[in-house]
Parts: sequence; structure tokens; C-alpha cells
Amino acid sequence: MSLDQTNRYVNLDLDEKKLIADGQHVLVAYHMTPKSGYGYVATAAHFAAESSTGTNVEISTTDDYTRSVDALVYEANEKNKLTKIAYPLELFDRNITDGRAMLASFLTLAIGNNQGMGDVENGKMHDFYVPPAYLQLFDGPATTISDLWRVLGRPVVDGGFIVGTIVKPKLGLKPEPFAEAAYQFWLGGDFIKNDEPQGNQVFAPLRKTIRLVADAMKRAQDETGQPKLFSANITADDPNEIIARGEYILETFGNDANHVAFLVDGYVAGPTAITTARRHFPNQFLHYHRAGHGAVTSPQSKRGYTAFVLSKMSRLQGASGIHTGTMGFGKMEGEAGDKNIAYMLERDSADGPYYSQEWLGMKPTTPIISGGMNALRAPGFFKNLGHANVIMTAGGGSYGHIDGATAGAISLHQAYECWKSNAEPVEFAKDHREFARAFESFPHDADALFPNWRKELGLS
Ligand code: CAP
Ligand code: MG
Repeated sequence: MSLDQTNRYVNLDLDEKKLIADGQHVLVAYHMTPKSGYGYVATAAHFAAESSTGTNVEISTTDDYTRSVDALVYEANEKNKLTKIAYPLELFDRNITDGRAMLASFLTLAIGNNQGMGDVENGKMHDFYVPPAYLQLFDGPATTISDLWRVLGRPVVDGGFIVGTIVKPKLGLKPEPFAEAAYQFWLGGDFIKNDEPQGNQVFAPLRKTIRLVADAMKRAQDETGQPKLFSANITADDPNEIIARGEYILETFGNDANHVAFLVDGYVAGPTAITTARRHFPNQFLHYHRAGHGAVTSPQSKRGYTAFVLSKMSRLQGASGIHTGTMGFGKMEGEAGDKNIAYMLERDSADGPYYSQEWLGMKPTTPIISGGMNALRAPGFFKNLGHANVIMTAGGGSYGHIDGATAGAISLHQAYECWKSNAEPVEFAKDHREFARAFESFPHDADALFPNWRKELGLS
């Protein structure tokens, strides 16, 4: 039987409103289940101990100050498996260089050893609250979608939908066909990203590919008279590699350097990679790709943290935009209610599942919508979210259009117009060719979303 730490690490008399008013604790809500045979409150106590100042036995070195910074369970509801823990701000590590906070410390405490304890079946973070004194220690975003709208020549407020894609196939294109694929999309669209694994593969050396992409951007801008954007993947294990890639890319784009965003695979490469990009390239839109997050965020996973928590953490780190899924309208896991993730990212005050959060003017992080999206799915997505001030990257939805990527891009712009004009999509398709051809390009989606489309559009 393990040590009963309830007396030390549980205080169910703590009042959440007072904890928030005092502003001296990070509050975290977990769905936690003890292993069978273990008491709920006692396990929650051990969970808090292992997440702060304790271990599984009493130790001789613990002193009064140590006890004063214990993380404390202030709610332990066995019925709905809800454990809430208050973490004193003193527990969290600060940089020796500038005294600022680091997400690594929040993770290593709040979602560290407590993820593998012998008496815990599972514990998953569903929400957390950051008080002003801790919030101000995080970088937050340096650039936002407003900087992209400015480059696109649009209003920097409500600049509207940014039509994007991912150069597909995910891997396998050599530099010349890669750049051609980019050029073809840019003849109709605004924004292209590297796919998350694209970097410096032997068949597509980054230095050559980036030179050709920069040239393709120039040609597309000349051809269309429209500014174009490129989100270049600079993900790497070594911060020096991240910096070297970023510097090469900016130098190569030259006068178009402010048309470049930097893509970082923030889940697999972690907070160090995100912060390296955020601090070394503060003028570039920081595009957080979350590939791999499903390992912990999927509803199937009873450990780790949710997509909501991942997204909220990305704003603290300074992501200008993060993939927030397609809220049930695309190919990846998600549901319409995920729009609350978007609201937590883009608003100055928003409600999470358990905590309201004031961002005190910290710049917003833009929802980036990706994953099986195409022109047919877009109007329903905008309707659910309630606006279109987002970046949508449709890979298959562009390169899978039967008239090619340019038409795919145009069909996405038309989908935005369809939603903005509150038009019925099949009716709208009758006088918007590329949008109509999206029905023929993605017939399974068309059948599911608009069963009468063939008859209405005069197709057998
Ligand atoms: C989408 C995508 C994105 C995922 C990311 C892909 O391609 O490029 O990486 O959607 O998921 O590789 O699948 P398609 P999320 O447009 O062709 O689906 O945005 O949910 O993190
Ligand atoms: Mg991808």
C-alpha cells in the first residue's frame, strides 16, 4: 500500500474563484482514473505529489518551504473522474537568460511523471488556467494573420479567407515538379505550405527547391498581379539547423522575404523548435503543424492532453497559427464543437471546458484548417465557425480538382463567396464553373453533402 498523502496534497476547501482572484496558481483539470483497488482521493493526492514536490515515500529533506509550494488537489470527483490541481507559480522554471517562462517546465510537471504512475490507470489534461503573473512570462505570438493580410494587400482587420494548399504528393517530388506544382496553385490561390515531412530530402535538396519556389512565386505574382505566400518547413532537432534553414530561405526569397512564413512541426519537434523559430524569426508568421498530436489528443487516448490544450499551449509559445482540425468537416478526427478551440486562440477572452481565460491583449493565434478539405466542404465549415478569417490548406482539395490546382484554388475562393453570399451551393455552382467542377472532382463528398447535385447541374 503506498503512502497516504491526502493530508498534504489535498485541500478540498480551496475555492477556485479565490485561487483565480489571488492569481498565484496555474489550475489544471484532468480526467483521472485510479488503477482498480486504489482510492480516488488518495490517488489524486499521489498524482499531485508526483507532479510537484513529492514522491511515493516521506523523505527527510522536505522542509517547510517545500510544503508551501506543494501542488494541491482542490477537486476530486470520483463520479466524473474529474481531478483539479492548483500548481503554485513558484514551481515553474524560468529562463536564466531573461526570466521568462518555458512550456517545457509546464509540461514536465503537469503532464510528466504523472503519466506513468503505478496507481493511476490514466490521467488526461482537459483544460488549464494561466493567471496574469504567469501569462506575461510567455512570448505569445509576434506576427499574426494581420501580417499576412497586409502582404496580400487586404485590410489588416477582417482581411478574410486565405486560400491555401499543401504541395502534394506529401513526398516524392523533385525540385522542378515541386516548384511547378506551387506555380500552378499560385495562379489561383494565396498560400502554399510545405507538407509536414518536406524539408531537405536527398531527391529534393532544400537549397535547390527553395530557389525554384522563390522563382515560381515571382512568376505567379507577375502573372496574376497578386502577392503570394509560402510557409516553408524549417523543422529540425537542432536549433542551429532551424536557424540555418530560416536564414537561407529568407535570403533566397530576397524582396519577397515578408511573403514567407515558417512551418514548424511543433508536436514532434517540441517547444524548443517552436521557441527557436519564434525568437529568431519574430517577423515571420510562425505556422505550427501538429502532426503526431493524435497520439495524445485523440479521444481514444486516455492519457496526455486534448487538442484544445495543445492549441492553448501553442498561443503561449507564440504560434501565429496552428492547425486546429476541420471540426468534423474534413478527414481527421474532430467535431463541430471544436470551434471553441478556435475561439480560445483568436479572442482576448474565451471559455474552455473548465476555465475561462483572459489573454490580456496577447496577440491571437490563427486557426489553420486542413485535412481533407475542398470547396464542397468549406461553406459548411464557415457556417459552423461563424467566420472565415482563417487559413485553409487543402492539398487533395486543390491537386485533386479535375481541372488542376489553379482551378482547385479558384473553387476554394468561390466556396468562400458562396458562404459570404449565403447562397445555396448547388445553385451557386450553376454560374461558378470551378466550384461546379469540384462536385465532379469529389463526387463522394458531393453525394453526401448535396444528394441532388447531378440532376441540378444537368449531369447524368
Ligand atoms: C492535409 C495534410 C495535413 C493534415 C494535418 C496531410 O492534406 O497536409 O498535414 O491535414 O492535419 O498531410 O494530411 P490534405 P491537421 O489537404 O490532402 O488532406 O490539420 O488536423 O493537423
Ligand atoms: Mg500534411
